[in-house]
Amino acid sequence: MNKPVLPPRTDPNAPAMAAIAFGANLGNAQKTYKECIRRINALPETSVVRYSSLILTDPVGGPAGQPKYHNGAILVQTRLEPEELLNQTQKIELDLGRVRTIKNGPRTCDLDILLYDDVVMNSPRLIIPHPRMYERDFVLIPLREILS
Ligand code: PH2
Ligand code: MG
Ligand code: MG
Repeated sequence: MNKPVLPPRTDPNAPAMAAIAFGANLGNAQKTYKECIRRINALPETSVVRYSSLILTDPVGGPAGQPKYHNGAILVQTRLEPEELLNQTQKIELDLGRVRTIKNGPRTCDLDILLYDDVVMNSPRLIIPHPRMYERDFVLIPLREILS
């Protein structure tokens, strides 16, 4: 299947487009998703353009026996630079109760930047496109919904 991409930017002064994945398998994921959308939309120079429905998915990796995930994807327009958008999404994760313990362990809120315009970057904190997105149906299905 084709790799999903963001629509090309026609106006050079327009804000960037970014796609953000949501995942949660602890707490009330529907409520957390709505709250993430509200908080992302409230970020400076950022607005939510579309968001997908949530899908229920089997956990990939991580400890055995963890709950199923709710996964979604959020399309935003923003003038924040990628690393600043990362700072802001990480703050939302923490404010919504994210505790980092084991790798791929259960979490109340995971927000991953998938795509940012046609940017390709590899900094110590952030790799865009998200390096594992193309192998993960729990990312691709919601992403296709917001890009269709
Ligand atoms: N996130 C992971 C690891 N495994 N599995 C599902 N189903 N959904 C996720 O969001 C997820 C995962 C690391 O971020
Ligand atoms: Mg993740
Ligand atoms: Mg993450």
